[in-house]
Amino acid sequence: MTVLSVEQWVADTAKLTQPSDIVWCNGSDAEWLELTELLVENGTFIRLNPELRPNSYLARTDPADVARVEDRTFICSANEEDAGPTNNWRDPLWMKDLLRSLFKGSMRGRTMYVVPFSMGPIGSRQARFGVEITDSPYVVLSMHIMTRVSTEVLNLINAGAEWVPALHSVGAPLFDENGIASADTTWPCNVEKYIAHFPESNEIWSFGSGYGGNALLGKKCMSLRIGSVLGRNEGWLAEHMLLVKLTSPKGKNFHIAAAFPSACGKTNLAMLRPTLPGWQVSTIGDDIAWIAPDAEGRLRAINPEAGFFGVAPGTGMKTNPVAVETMRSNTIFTNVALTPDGDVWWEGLTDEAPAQLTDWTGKSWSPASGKPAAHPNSRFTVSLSQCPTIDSAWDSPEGVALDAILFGGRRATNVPLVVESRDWDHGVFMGATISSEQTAAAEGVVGTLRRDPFAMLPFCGYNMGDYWQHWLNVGRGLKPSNRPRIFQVNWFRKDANGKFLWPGFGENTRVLEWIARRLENEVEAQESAIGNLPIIADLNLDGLEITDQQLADIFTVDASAWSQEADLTTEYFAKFGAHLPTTMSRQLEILRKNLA
Ligand code: O2Y
Ligand code: MN
Repeated sequence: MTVLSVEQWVADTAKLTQPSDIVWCNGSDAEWLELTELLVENGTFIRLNPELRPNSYLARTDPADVARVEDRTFICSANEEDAGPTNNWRDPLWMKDLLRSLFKGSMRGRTMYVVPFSMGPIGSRQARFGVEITDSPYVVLSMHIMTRVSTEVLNLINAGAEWVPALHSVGAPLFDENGIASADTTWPCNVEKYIAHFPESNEIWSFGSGYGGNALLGKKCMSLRIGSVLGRNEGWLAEHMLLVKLTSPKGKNFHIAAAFPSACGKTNLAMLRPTLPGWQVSTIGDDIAWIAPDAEGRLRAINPEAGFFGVAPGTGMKTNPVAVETMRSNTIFTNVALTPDGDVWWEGLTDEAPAQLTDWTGKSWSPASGKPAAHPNSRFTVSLSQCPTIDSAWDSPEGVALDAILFGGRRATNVPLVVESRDWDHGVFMGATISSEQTAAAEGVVGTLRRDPFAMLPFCGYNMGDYWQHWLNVGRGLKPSNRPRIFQVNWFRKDANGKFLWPGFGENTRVLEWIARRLENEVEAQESAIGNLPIIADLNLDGLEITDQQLADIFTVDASAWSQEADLTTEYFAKFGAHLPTTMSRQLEILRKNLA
């Protein structure tokens, strides 16, 4: 519970960070105009050609500040065990001391912005409030898009609503303690970075980075790391999941939440254009879902965010036309390339690269340059409201009742295209064992499994074993017939020659159709050691070029390969010691028994 008043917190923070000015933000159009003009003037923003890309801007970051920094992200609980074996832990008192020394004077010469924001529609029982203090106007503008910034939030907090204090500084003061000036840059940041979370006081302190999830503190920091702790304490789930409504040709709606590790095409699935006639997918969210039991014993989900912070490379008319449409205007682009006529470009936007570009570092670029023009983690930040497939319920305070939950990884082997869990506990086991094979040396040993339980590895704010138990408990509290059914999917299985077996993208509708038919009890499934598989004849494969062999391969459950995987799971589960729910060990035993 936050006992401090916002005013007191702002005054204390100003005393510590010593800004030259304090601005209370309200999320208005006038504020947007003022700050975009400021950023164009100081060189942080390049205004894009208003005829090609109205009210849109390009920001180029410092080359050392281009992504989330997982190794600089900390969970600071009083007991190390409460952070668990998957998080970087620091003692909260030690961390606060260190951060206070870093924040001391860190805003000298800069303006301190106070940004009251809501995650989720204001008025929703599932929404939660935060206030971000930041010295980055880029962050303020991004928060305008990604969250609901409003004075109403401040009024509700002042009237007693709970809130999360989220303190951010790029860590680049313009004066030192003796008044000696340092030159400003277009992307101020600090080589030393700390993204610290205090789950016992629900605080966030972020120092040194102006980029994405490190700095837009409503996103991963509040909606997932602190959100997961709030969810555990209050009986709900904060999840790294997209949220869509699938509509059948008969007009029946199915609400689906899906967890995939980062960089597995979540935004593409959230904006899917079905290839099957009569089916429709509408978008509610592409990254985060907050899911809470309702009075009828169902799970209801909202997207706490108000915008997309999507990865640009690979997003084009062929792969994701909806995203391309969404960002036609009112968009902040970060680290993409600039065309000579003042528009943006990145690898995958078009089949052929333009002959001449300015790359993400500001240097002249041609296809002969031999390196990407856009940074691989370059981004578009744009409001959900601009998405042509946005669902009418995206902003609804009640959220949507979930029918199905999907867990996916990037697996070249073992995991079939789709498999249904036998029950809730088995579904939780599926979520707990999500993994992806490493595909690049930079990720680790190529071919080894990187575990990413519930796609929450970098985002769970407490002990992952306790988080699995929390999922089991939430399921037990639901009316059994109202529990969403849980499925595991894998678009990435390969044949012996390393070729993808499934075309993916819009064709994934065929998998969603089978899931919908299962939810309607229209089709049977066949039991296997790892769960319930489709009967091939029930899959709609009309017009799809896929051989019988490929279909057989994509659903093969190889008992010996799965036994080896079960051994790896035993090793993995051992890390959690007494925090491993007995239900998880029991599920692993059932798997072994089935395989035998
Ligand atoms: O937040 C970042 O810095 C980039 S990573 C990201 C951005 C949007 C949605 N998801 C992710 C992720 O890593 O899962
Ligand atoms: Mn994500």
